[in-house]
Amino acid sequence: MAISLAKGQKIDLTKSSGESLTNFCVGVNWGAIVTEKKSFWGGINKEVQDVDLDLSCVLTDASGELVDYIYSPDYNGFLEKNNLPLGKLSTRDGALKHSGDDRKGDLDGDDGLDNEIISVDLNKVDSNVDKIFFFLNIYLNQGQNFDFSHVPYAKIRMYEGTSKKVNTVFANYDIATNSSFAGKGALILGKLYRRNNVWRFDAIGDPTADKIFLQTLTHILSNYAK
Ligand SMILES: [Ca+2]
Ligand SMILES: [Ca+2]
Repeated sequence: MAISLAKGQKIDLTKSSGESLTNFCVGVNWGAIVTEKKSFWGGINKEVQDVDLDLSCVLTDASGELVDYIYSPDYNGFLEKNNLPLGKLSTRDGALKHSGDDRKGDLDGDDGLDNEIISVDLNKVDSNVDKIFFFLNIYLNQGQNFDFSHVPYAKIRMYEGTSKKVNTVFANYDIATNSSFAGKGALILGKLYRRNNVWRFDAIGDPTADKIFLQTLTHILSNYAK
């Protein structure tokens, strides 16, 4: 039975077999925005707006300093121009890998599959990494004409398998949209963290008003990582 996480809940990564969960995927599933409008003739017209969310992560040491990150290389033109670190889809230690960009969200209702996935091998994580934060941003160039209160659902889950195949789901965290998400373009989903050299997970679930992932990364470094 998968664990159903509530906001702020902290769990250790022990499977029902008693073994530790070390190789798993962190997947995020979300939907496009569907608006139903009554047509002039009385029927219902469905309008679908793509939702491009970007899943990223940032790794910090025990004092909260940046060690590594994963964020989309799609921004590299902008980052290069501004002398900022370029995007990449894996960590230097090879422990975390991103499945690649999904630009639409589920167009036809919840398909039960994750749209972006980061695979994790805790055995390969560099020894000075203490926390790994996962976060979601609405893609910068999407006009910012919606926020997280409009995105129909965003769910995070940890499961054993690959980016293409789910074997066993360890934990689900269903982040329901609510009015506190209005005006927010980013969500800090949760963090893996070491406690006495054992990895645990904390379901954070905080929305923030950041416009771009670099602001969320900075926000995490100053407010969550210390
Ligand atoms: Ca995306
Ligand atoms: Ca999906």
